[in-house]
Amino acid sequence: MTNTNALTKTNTVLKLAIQKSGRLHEDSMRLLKECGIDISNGVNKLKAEALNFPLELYFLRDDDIPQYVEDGVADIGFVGENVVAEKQKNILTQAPLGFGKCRLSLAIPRNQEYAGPQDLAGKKIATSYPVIVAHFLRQNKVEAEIHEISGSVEIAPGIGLADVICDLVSSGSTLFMNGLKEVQPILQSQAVLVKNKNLTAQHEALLERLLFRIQSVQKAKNNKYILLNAPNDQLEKIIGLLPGMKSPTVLPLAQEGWSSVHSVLKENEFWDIIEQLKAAGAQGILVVPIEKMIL
Ligand code: PRT
Ligand code: ZN
Repeated sequence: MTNTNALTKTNTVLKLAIQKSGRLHEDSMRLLKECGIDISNGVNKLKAEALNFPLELYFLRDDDIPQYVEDGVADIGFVGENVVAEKQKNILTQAPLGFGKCRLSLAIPRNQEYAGPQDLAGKKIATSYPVIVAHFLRQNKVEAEIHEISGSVEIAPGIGLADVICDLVSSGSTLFMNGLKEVQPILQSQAVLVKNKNLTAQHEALLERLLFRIQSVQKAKNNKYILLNAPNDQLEKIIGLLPGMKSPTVLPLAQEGWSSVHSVLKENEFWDIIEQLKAAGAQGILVVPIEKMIL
């Protein structure tokens, strides 16, 4: 296949490890797609190639990704911070990816009380994260027994295997359905890009290109494009409400006395500003998603 991208004519290929299947798989693939990277074949194989970027994908269990990246079998990986913290490999965390958000929390039966880490003394804690839990106990100078189990941690108290659990939580419904309550978050997590510590200059250069694309996608997601009609006598006030990247674009409308104003708004300030714009006389407000944002 001929490749139109001159920069990809080098033989250097960046090897990226992502989760083969599970919670991070689809978001990892979607992020690559949003970065304009097309992947050749399905995920039933161990490996796949990008068609238009010098990238090779390795599909692995998430737990194995830090080790593969440390060993240099993969140059970089997309993996949860929880796994990075648990595995303690000699790798670097380069950038947050904005998906796979969750927290690692201690939880106890709903009818029990928890006043603080000291209440864990002498208790049996079931978890798949013994390293992180041990670190938390040491930090809080508490002695407790850690019982490592690999799955269905939430059933441990119900079957008398443990008094406390430490597991990942996102909506909280798994804890709720098992009669447990979250009492102490000990780690916030999301998917991150990790890299090997000894990448060559060529690999670093490819990684820079990939990171540039990832950041453009992320910025676009955090911003909205806004178009509105403003009466000219309110124009100054309306423009003053728009933070914009630079100054907003203002174009005259066919209808005399009115202008069209275009700008970019941050997702999190969006509703507040829309209300103020309406109050200031803005009409026909359109808010559209931005696909990429190159600054
Ligand atoms: O096969 P492989 O080893 O690759 O996958 P896995 O089964 O170990 O991992 P997987 O696919 O379950 O999760 C992969 C990663 O997704 C985790 O390492 C986290 O970084 C991230 N993540 C985000 C989560 C959750 N949210 C999450 N809610 N991982 C697991 N859960 C589980 C949690 O363990 C509990 O059982 O979901 C349940 C709780 O969810 P709520 O919504 O009921 O609170
Ligand atoms: Zn796993």
